[in-house]
Amino acid sequence: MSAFLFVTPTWDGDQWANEMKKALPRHDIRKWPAIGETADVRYAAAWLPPPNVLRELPNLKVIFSLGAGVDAILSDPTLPDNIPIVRVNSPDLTMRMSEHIVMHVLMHHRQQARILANQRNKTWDSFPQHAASALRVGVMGLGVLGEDAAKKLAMLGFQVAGWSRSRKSIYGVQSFAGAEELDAFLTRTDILVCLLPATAETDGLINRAVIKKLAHNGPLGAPVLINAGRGRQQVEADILAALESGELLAVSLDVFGKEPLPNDSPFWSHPRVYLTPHSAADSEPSVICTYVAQAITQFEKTGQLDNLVDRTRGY
Ligand code: NDP
Ligand code: OXD
Repeated sequence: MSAFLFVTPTWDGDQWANEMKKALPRHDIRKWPAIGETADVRYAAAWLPPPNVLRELPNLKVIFSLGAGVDAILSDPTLPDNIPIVRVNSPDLTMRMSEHIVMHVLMHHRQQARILANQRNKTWDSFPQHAASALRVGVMGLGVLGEDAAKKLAMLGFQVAGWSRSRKSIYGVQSFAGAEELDAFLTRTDILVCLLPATAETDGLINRAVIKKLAHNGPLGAPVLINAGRGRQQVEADILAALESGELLAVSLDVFGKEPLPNDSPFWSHPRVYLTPHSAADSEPSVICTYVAQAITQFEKTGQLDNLVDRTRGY
């Protein structure tokens, strides 16, 4: 008996388990805490696994993340260190994220909040609009998601740059690499998009000092921040202070330090905050279960795994 175990205490696991049964009909699909015989479990999908659960599976071969980010797995201090971790790299997830990023860039660029307010007030205000080519978008993180979003923004005519650890060569996208090129990237950026993974290096990266370095001479009058990476990357008090001082015109936040966002968070009612509930790119159970099943089939035939997490880098 080969079993696949979901260790996802904060997710509604039933839909996932049903989809995984369809995708992996020859495996016994189990859900923590109903592990059964631990020796049966060959594969596990994890998201915030409780301590020691994964470690105590003697025949575990692969840990799967059900999302692109793996911070919710690497946060387990008891994670077994010899088991490969595979993360999601799926065209479906990538397209969802690009839709979110493109939509928010366009909403700020075309001043959609002003247009909606005018409609509510029955105001016919055909204010001048600038061209996309007048606006400089900077994407932090040029991985699977950042590269796709950057390319789509470039196709729309925005001046697009990206910042990553290593140098990239992406048609239409200027590449900035490493800590030493961060300032140059920020100072040419009107709309900052964050699609970075949560790591020790990116924690708190979006702070007041970084915000102050963004371009203040663009057509919007002040810079805009769009974060769909992880909440840990943003210093929320600094973002609110920057909105108040005019260092930021507006922000689109999909991720927060504490999720769900507490009722008393000032972000809920701030007029220049566009807020979404960590829904920029949902993992669709049927798609992701098929992806996991294909990875297992390949692994059992060839021993090869794609989209492996590098634990030293943290993503
Ligand atoms: P990837 O691993 O493919 O890409 C990560 C990118 O970040 C790479 O370009 C990498 O550089 C860059 N990077 C990492 N650390 C640094 C650093 N210290 N300095 C500069 N650049 C850095 O990840 P994905 O694109 O697949 O996903 C990105 C993140 O998006 C996920 O980790 C997750 O947190 C978030 N996410 C959010 C979702 C949502 O719904 N809000 C949904 C899905 C993902 P290099 O290429 O040089 O290695
Ligand atoms: C992910 C997420 O990492 O949904 O995929 O946040």
